Amino acid sequence: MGTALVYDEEMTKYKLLWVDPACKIEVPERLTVSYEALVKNGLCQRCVSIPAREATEAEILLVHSEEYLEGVKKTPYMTLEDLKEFTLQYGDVYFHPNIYHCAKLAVGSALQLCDSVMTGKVRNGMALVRPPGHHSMRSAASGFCVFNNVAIAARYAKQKYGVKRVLIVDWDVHHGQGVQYCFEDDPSVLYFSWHRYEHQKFWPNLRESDYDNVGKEDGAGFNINVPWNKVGMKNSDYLSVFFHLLLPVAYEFCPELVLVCAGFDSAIGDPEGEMCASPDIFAHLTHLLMNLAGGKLCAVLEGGYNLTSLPQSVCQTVQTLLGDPPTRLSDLGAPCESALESLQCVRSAHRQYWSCLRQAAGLPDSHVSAKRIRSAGGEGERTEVGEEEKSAEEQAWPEPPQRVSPPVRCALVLPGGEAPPDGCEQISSREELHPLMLTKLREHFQSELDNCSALASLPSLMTLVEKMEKNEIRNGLAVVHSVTMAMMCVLQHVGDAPSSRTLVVCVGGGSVGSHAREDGKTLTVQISSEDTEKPTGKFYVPVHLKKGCGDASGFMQALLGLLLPLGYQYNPDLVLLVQMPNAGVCGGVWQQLVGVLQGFAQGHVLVLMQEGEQARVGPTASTLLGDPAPPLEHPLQAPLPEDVEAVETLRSRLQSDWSLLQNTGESTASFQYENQTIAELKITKSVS
Ligand code: Q6P
Ligand code: ZN
Repeated sequence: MGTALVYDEEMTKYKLLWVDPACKIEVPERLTVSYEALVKNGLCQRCVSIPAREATEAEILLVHSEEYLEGVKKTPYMTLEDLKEFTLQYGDVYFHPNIYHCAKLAVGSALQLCDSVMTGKVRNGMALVRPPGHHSMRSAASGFCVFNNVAIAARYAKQKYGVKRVLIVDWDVHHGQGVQYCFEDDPSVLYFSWHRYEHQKFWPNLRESDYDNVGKEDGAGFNINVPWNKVGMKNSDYLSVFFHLLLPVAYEFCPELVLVCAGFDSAIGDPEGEMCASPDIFAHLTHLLMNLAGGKLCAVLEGGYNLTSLPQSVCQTVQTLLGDPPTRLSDLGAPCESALESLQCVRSAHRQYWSCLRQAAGLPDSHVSAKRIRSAGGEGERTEVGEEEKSAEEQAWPEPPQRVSPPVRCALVLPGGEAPPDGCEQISSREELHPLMLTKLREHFQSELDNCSALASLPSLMTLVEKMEKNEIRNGLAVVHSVTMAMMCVLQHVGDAPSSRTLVVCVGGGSVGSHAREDGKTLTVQISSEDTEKPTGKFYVPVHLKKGCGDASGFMQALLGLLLPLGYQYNPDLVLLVQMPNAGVCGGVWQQLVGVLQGFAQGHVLVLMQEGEQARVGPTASTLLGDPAPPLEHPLQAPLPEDVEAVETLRSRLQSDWSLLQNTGESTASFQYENQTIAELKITKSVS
């Protein structure tokens, strides 16, 4: 199951033929530099190359009107003067005698990609296309877009393959208003877009790009707009929106296909976006979407105008689709206040539609909070760029580090000569345990050590850990006599390195022993139904779910809203995932967990299971090998109110130590403010 790449050089063969400052950034080189970077990094060769084709008229008419199509159809025969005049009807777009041909290829490329993924020829893929699509409307071109490639692909997938739910993630820095208009009353297509907005001062300056546009009629709740009201958004701002909004909603929606409007003008250096997210953020955004819809993900290029950051971002995306582990994101700071305000507004506006956003008591209802933020924002908020400041394009950033996949993807330690599943390496070592380690074990596990098989798999486990440390093996799974004993061995060993950080995820109850140390070398998150008496500190986070890990939506709430932000901020170099005895975790969410955790620590995830509890070895190994986790059942039951409350209490208690847990603006405390007070605040602000 590979990754498709759809590309045709023909789509570089049109350009702006006159002077127009608004359009001069949309150049053919956008495509050539992206493709060449894929070749140079050996990624192109690893993809399944799929030819582009022209879309048929019937396909274009899935979204566009006949009148519009007839109009565009004439452009190849127009004189320069006619082309200019035709162009004038629309905003920020240009026509060229060859653009109709390219626009048909762009749509056709998206459909070819869709076909390859839906028929199972490949798992996922990317289409490098020009012209882009997300601004184009039923009867209008806009923002460099002629036909709406992704919107057509969504309708096509529904019609041809009977796909019931499509998620469109638009991470381009502009609002894809064309996609929004196309699906705003359609609950079968969930459209998510974040976009530079600056309280409507940024193109396309639409009132309907704001967070309170949630969709219409049956489609209410299925249109999610995240307006960025300031420039300079960073990795942590983007990730926060994924953790606290997009991912929970996406899992609740349970798409059968994910389409990405993959614009890279949201990356650093882009003259349009003026954002500060690094190109490797797209590896993580991609990875976080890859376990939805059974892995069926099609990314279609939209914007991206910095000819350095664009190809870097494209490579990050494709390399992740190919299964290589994302690089670690270090020094993720706190999300900025403006981003948190936007996040809070969107969450409030959508609270009535998504059970994952329905929080514990004490939070404002959507009406009040929306009103408050709306009036608190307003004019004068726009960030002024000082003259001495560098323009977006002059900004410098380091080239993303090389991503090397270890030669072995997954290795297993199994008891008693069991054969490993296909594709996994088996490790069995005859070496002795280090004497110091043995002494340590004797101290803690005296009685268990009387059982002679207790230590049997530990030497192999240590070999596995060492090979993971040397990056010879990416991840692994060990079935051991006692998971707590094995956990101690591993932590003892890796803790010897000076600045090691291990994220320990314990699923299920029981004591995690003395491993939950407070020196920062481990961060332990334990998800279970048991209310342990253990004192909780910064580095030990017990998550108590009423039904434990058997409740899919409660578990997902903890995974997305707590574990992911904690893990990203902690930035481990190893993840130790422990299935505690009698964990009672249901298979679906376990695999999601295994899949998602591979975004940390360059994919170095080590799973521990106890002998006799190894029913899940097969599915776990498959996910460790890179197979997408199967989709969760639809509809997902609403989480238990107690669980929502438990997660929320923990989140708000920990958010001062771990800022990626924040999901509301600082001014949340002032919810009781009357409009009067806000007006006063505003006056004070503008006077000072
Ligand atoms: C932005 C037009 C230009 C103003 C010049 C899929 C890709 C896109 C198009 C942006 C058009 N304004 N300073 O379209 O969203 O990147
Ligand atoms: Zn854009």
